[in-house]
Amino acid sequence: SNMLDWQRTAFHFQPKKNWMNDPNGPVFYKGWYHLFYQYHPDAPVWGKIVWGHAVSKDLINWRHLPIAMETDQWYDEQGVWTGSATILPDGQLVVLYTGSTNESVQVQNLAYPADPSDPLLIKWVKYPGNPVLVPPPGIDTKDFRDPTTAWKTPEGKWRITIGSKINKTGISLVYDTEDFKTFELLDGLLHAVPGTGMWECVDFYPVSKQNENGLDTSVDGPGVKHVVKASMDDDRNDYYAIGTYDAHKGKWTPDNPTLDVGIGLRYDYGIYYASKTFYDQSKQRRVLWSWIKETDTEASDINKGWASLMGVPRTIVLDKKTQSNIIQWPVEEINRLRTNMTVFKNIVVEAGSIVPLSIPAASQLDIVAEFEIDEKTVNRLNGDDVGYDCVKNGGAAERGALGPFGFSVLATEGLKEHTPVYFYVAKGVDGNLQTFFCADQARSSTANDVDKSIYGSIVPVLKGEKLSMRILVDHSIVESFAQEGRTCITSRVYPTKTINNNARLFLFNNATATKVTASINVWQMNSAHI
Ligand code: DQQ
Repeated sequence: SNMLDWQRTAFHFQPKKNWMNDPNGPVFYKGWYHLFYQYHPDAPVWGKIVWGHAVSKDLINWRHLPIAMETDQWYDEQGVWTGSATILPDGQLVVLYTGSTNESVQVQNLAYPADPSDPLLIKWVKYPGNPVLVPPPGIDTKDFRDPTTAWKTPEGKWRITIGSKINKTGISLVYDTEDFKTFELLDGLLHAVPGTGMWECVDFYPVSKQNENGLDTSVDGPGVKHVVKASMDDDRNDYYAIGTYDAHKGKWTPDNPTLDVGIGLRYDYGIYYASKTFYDQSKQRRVLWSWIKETDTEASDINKGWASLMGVPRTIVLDKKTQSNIIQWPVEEINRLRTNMTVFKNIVVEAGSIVPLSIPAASQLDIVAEFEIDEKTVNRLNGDDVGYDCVKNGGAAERGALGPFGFSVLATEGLKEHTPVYFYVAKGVDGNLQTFFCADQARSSTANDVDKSIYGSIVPVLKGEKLSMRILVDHSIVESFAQEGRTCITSRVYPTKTINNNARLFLFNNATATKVTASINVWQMNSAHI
């Protein structure tokens, strides 16, 4: 066993060893959730990538299976890269994935289960006619990757989209097919945004305007909006936008052009990349998976023998109240790991104070909390509180009238190490209140070779809503959700002194004007079988 073993997580998916990146082809098939993933079996750094494979009955406990696809063909010799699964009407499964060829050209390939009656889908067959798509004229051979799950066109064909770029414009190409072997390139693009660079791992799916259930990828109609997500190779973040899809033209238009893909909203304001959704027909929900990379050094990854996690899968719905953002929430199955609840009711935290929360151990937690500020102090906001920005301001240590306040997780007794996750209430240039949700990694570790950025963004708070947050703490990862999942932040942290049950949890209020009243439920989290 290794000195750094404590950094392994208790309820986040990860292989036993070596490197993982993007989630691939997530699907629910014959009673099992399947997760494939970009895997480098030989080292804890990126390299010749194959498809790792694991299955689960509940999205929480996982069984590792043999590698599903290796680099054994000329058309994927340099890597079996990212792809997606589609369930056909007869229940059969097909996968399209990107191969990096023997000459490092990006092509799309078809694969299917060797034995469709095997619920574990252990053996995969690559279509002998591969590749089924090569880069079209005008597209660079290294800018053509990550096919989506297919959806139905009004004519009854299948349609997919594939990310690319032309000069600095990020684009998504559209293809129609009837058999996943021959494809027709549409004249128009699904969408394009100047200045955003290469679009990796594009995702495209419908969300219901009225209902809380998720929608199968082919669902369309007046009760539906469509989300486009792209992973921006230039800044390594996952951006999404909500808009309208014209199925006849194969074209999507954002509701708000100032919040377009790559210039507007992010799934997550921390570490979150190459994510992919799938429709879970067993629970009528859309589930989001994402790769959470390391933010320590490559040398540390080699030392610990593994790199990367998957985020806890999240359900995705449109925010019915705002209609202008999605809501992400850990899948309900994660609640089964909750044990030993401690309740703290109406704890008053005076301006400039910190309250230790007495719980047995604090490295595996689910924290759910509501906060109220003293309404009478809102008029104490002044010019200094205009134009706040989590990333550019001074983090949890910089005091304002109405913030920051929240939790310090993975903290040591004397706060030599701690990761604050907090709200900050400020004033917009229009004079209205604005609430920010941030996570400050500056003091997360006494090690000096790890990322110590501050993350965060604005979070919509509607009239009559209390401020609320949920935080999942799991050794070296902290996933934080504000206002029921309107704004999310994932942190990788590497505390050196909170290991072996030394971790503490604190409530803090670093505001100068307001006291804060907090009501909190904290659960210890059991470990999943992974
Ligand atoms: N990772 C894969 C590519 C994809 C990138 C290669 C995104 O298919 O574009 O490992 O992280």
